[in-house]
Amino acid sequence: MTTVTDTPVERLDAATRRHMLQQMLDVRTVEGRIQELFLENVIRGTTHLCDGQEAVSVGMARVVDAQRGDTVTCTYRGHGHAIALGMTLRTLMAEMMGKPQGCSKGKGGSMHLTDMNIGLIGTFAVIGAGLPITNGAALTAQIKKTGAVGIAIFGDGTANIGTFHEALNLAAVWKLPSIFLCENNLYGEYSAYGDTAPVANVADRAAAYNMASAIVDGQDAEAVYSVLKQAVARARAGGGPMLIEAKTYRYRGHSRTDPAPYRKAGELDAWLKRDPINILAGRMMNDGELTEQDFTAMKQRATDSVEDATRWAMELPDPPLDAVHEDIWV
Ligand SMILES: Cc1ncc(C[n+]2csc(CCOP(=O)(O)OP(=O)(O)O)c2C)c(N)n1
Ligand SMILES: [Mg+2]
Repeated sequence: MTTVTDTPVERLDAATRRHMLQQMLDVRTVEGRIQELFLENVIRGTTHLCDGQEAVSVGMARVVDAQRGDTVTCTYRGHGHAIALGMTLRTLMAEMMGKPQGCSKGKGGSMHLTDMNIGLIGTFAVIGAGLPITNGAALTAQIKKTGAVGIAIFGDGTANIGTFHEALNLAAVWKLPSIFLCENNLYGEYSAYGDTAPVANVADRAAAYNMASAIVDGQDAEAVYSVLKQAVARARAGGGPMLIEAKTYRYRGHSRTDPAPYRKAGELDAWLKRDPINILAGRMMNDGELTEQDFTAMKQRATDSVEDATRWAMELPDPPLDAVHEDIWV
């Protein structure tokens, strides 16, 4: 077993960093707006926001080559992943509001963002469901020798369920180019990681499948990128699957109605001090690539783009009633 826990963090060029920073700001801003729109009943159903976890999304997306056939599956906490992979804010907002211009014609909503063109082959509300599907995409790549990889993104709670273990086992036996990326945000639906898992790290589970693994600082976009870059290169070369655990934190509760009273006092404040946006911005400022004024302008750009997307989506007509009979199998 190879355990890579100390991959050197690669420093990306200024333009790439700026792009990642803007994407993180867009995600943070759109999540706030989505929460408001839920409270205003403009968006229905439920939603799971990813504030605090943005570095995982943007670090991951840098390694995905959709043209080559790389695929990503993720969970209901997937707005950040979709945006990082290239979904526009307008498309996202239209999907959230059930409009036909959404990525799934408004029929998927918050928990089912999908766009084959950006490699996002599915977002799943059933936890663990994306893992075997990623294996399927990875098996296709292996048989067709495309060199493509499949990335499955899931949470720490998901590492306790059967599909996780079955998917890792199969990927290891078949040496599939599957990358299992766990966002360990310390909580499942409402229970703390330590109360439901007997191992200190999700990555420790890889040993049971003789699988390579890594633990990465999920608040550092460049660290996430660096470890994924290694994993992808390894998988493309036939080296097989890998389990990567990104240590991160969700600032909000599990879903829109959860104020997260089960958290320890001071825990949120401690994580806010390691905010992924501030970590990258701070590094850019240290390296002379960003000024306070630039940073303010980037935040304003995020606010403007989110407002543009919101207004645009709100003004779109709703789909006709009989659209309910389209896009179904009989
Ligand atoms: C198969 C299945 N069982 C139970 C649930 C209910 N459920 C929804 S979210 C969740 C916890 C998931 O926690 P985690 O994997 O850590 O993801 P996070 O929400 O923290 O991103 C559970 C058990 C579900 N959606 N699917
Ligand atoms: Mg979790």
